[in-house]
Parts: sequence; C-alpha cells; structure tokens
Amino acid sequence: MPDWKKLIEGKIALAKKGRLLGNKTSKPSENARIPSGQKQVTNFPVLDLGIRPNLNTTNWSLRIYGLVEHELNLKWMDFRDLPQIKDTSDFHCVTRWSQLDMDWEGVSARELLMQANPLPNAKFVTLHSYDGYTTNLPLEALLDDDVIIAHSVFGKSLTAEHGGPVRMVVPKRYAWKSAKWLKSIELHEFDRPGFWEVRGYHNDAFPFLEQRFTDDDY
Ligand SMILES: Nc1nc2c(c(=O)[nH]1)N[C@H]1C(S)=C(S)[C@@H](COP(=O)(O)O)O[C@H]1N2
Ligand SMILES: [Mo]
Repeated sequence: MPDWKKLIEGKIALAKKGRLLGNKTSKPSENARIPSGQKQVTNFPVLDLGIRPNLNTTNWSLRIYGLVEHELNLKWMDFRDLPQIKDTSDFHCVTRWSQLDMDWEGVSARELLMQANPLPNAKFVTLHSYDGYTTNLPLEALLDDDVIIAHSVFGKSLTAEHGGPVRMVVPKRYAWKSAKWLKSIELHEFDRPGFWEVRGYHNDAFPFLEQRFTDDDY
C-alpha cells in the first residue's frame, strides 16, 4: 500500500505552492485560452496517486450503473464497436499546467449514457477508477460534446501512465475530474464528493473561475 497521507500532503502542497508564483503564470488577458494562474506546457505531464493498475484490453471492462434503466457492462470489443469520435480540447491541471489542443479519440460520454438511459432522478455521477480513485460531477457535465471516454491521444493509444486503456476527459473542468483507468460510471440522485473533493479540492473545478480549493470561494 502506498503512503496515502504523504502522497496527499505532497500533492496539496504542490498545488498550493502555485499561489506564490504570482506573475510567472499567465493572466487571462495574455491568452484567453490559458486560465489565470496556469502555465502552458507541451510535454503532457503525468499526475496521479502513483498507483498503476495492471490493465490491458483483456482484463479491462467498463460498467455504467446506478440510476439507469439499462446497466451496461462493456468489454474492450464492445467499447470499440461503439461510434468513435475525435475532439480537440485543452487540459488544465490544478498544479498549474495547461496543455492546449489535445487530440482525443474515443466514445462520446453522452452517447454511452444515452444507451444506459438515466432515470429521471439521476443527477450526479461518480467516476470510479481501477487505482481506487474517484471523482464526482453533475450528470449534465458529462453531456457536453467535448466529454470523451478516450482510448487515444495524439493518434496513439493511451499509455498506462496516462490512464490507458481508457480514461475520461472532461475539458471544461480541472484535470482531476478526468479519471484515468476508468472502471465505472455510477449515477446517483445526490452528489457524492470524490477522492480530492473530500480533501478540500473544489467541487465544481472550473479553471476559468480558478475553483481550485473549497476555500478559494469567498
Ligand atoms: N484514476 C486516476 N485518475 C486521475 C488521477 C489519479 O490519481 N487517478 N489524477 C488526476 C489528476 S490530479 C490529473 S491532473 C490528471 C492527470 O492526467 P495525466 O497524468 O494524464 O496528465 O489525471 C486525473 N485523473
Ligand atoms: Mo491534477
């Protein structure tokens, strides 16, 4: 087992340290695509808890369950048989880096959710990952055109470090909402804060509003 306490303290310290960067990070006026407090990168850094689940296209599966009419259990081939889309979007990590024009490919989250057919009282989701990570979103946030359950980026299969075989990509929110090694999507009536959200990260996480931590809201 990893030393959770140390991992978590380290990550929070890293994210908060950025507050002292001041004018080293861009202001929105310089480039409307880079949110305030972020620095542009092009090397797609790796950020996670340091647990690499042992996954491949044979042992991976994806479940959509909870408040749905049709629970879905997809193996790799089922997933690849779904309509595939491409979308280019920007990726903003709360530890102060942003990478623009990420070319994702995969299945539209909306398409998959529509197949499951959410019940009228389904309002929130928990994304569950194979490393034990979770994150929460309003169901409606997954219905945007740019939300992809991705298997590829920049024309190549996702590497294990970036969440392969399949990860969620939610471009309009800070990247901690983009669960790597996606295992399941659970639909609920009431919101359930995920791994970072119970540790002080902002529930909504909009980069252009700089919603980094709960205590940023005053
Ligand atoms: N399963 C899982 N997904 C995760 C994380 C994680 O620790 N576990 N970290 C999140 C965070 S904080 C960020 S910034 C992005 C980073 O994605 P990347 O490593 O592909 O850049 O993944 C997010 N998704
Ligand atoms: Mo992050």
